[in-house]
Amino acid sequence: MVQDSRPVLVIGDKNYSSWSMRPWLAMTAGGIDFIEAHVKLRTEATKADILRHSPSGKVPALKLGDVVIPESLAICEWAAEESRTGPLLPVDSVARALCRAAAAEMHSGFGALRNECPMDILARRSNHPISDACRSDISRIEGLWVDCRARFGQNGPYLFGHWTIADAMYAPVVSRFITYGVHLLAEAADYVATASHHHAYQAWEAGARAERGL
Ligand SMILES: N[C@@H](CCC(=O)N[C@@H](CS)C(=O)NCC(=O)O)C(=O)O
Repeated sequence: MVQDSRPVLVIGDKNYSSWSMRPWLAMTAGGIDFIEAHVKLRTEATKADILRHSPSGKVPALKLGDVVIPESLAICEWAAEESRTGPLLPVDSVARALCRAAAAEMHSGFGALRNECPMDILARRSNHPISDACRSDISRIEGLWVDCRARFGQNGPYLFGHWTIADAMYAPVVSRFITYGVHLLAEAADYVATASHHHAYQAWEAGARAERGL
């Protein structure tokens, strides 16, 4: 029997797993042929199920033969290098550094937003309470997006013009802003509309619906 040598991306539920969404979008946008392995989150078996794939005990994890790459941002960077559809990082070195900074800031920050507004991509909630700390995370993200769009908007509709791993990293935030009906500056609201219509975002959301039999 011929063994399938394609990369395997281990992910959690598409409705909830914000960290899984990021590299899935990057690999999909990059036209990489990969297999999905699914782990159901929030069950008694979750930890053991993930540990069968990755020693980190977290999803996402990318399996390349007998090598396992944990961490969403590292997988996004790998996808950028392996992309078949064009660069997933800006070509200009300064823009590329800013793109990596934006992605890293998302990876390491915005704890209040993440805790108070968990990703629930299919849900729509009104009057969700938002603390000062969460409002401050939202303001920083708006500022970052507006700055990116002002600098790179002439090159296309995404944060750095063409779609990059920064768009992958902020996609779950886009989803949260939609779910919780967060009121945003006009430029940030425009970006939410654009980013949520990207083909990879739409495909992930369709997957979330399919998981629920919708
Ligand atoms: N820093 C990690 C975070 C991964 C993470 O927290 N994943 C969550 C799902 S979105 C998880 O695996 N939770 C299962 C658990 O902690 O048992 C990354 O960027 O990949």
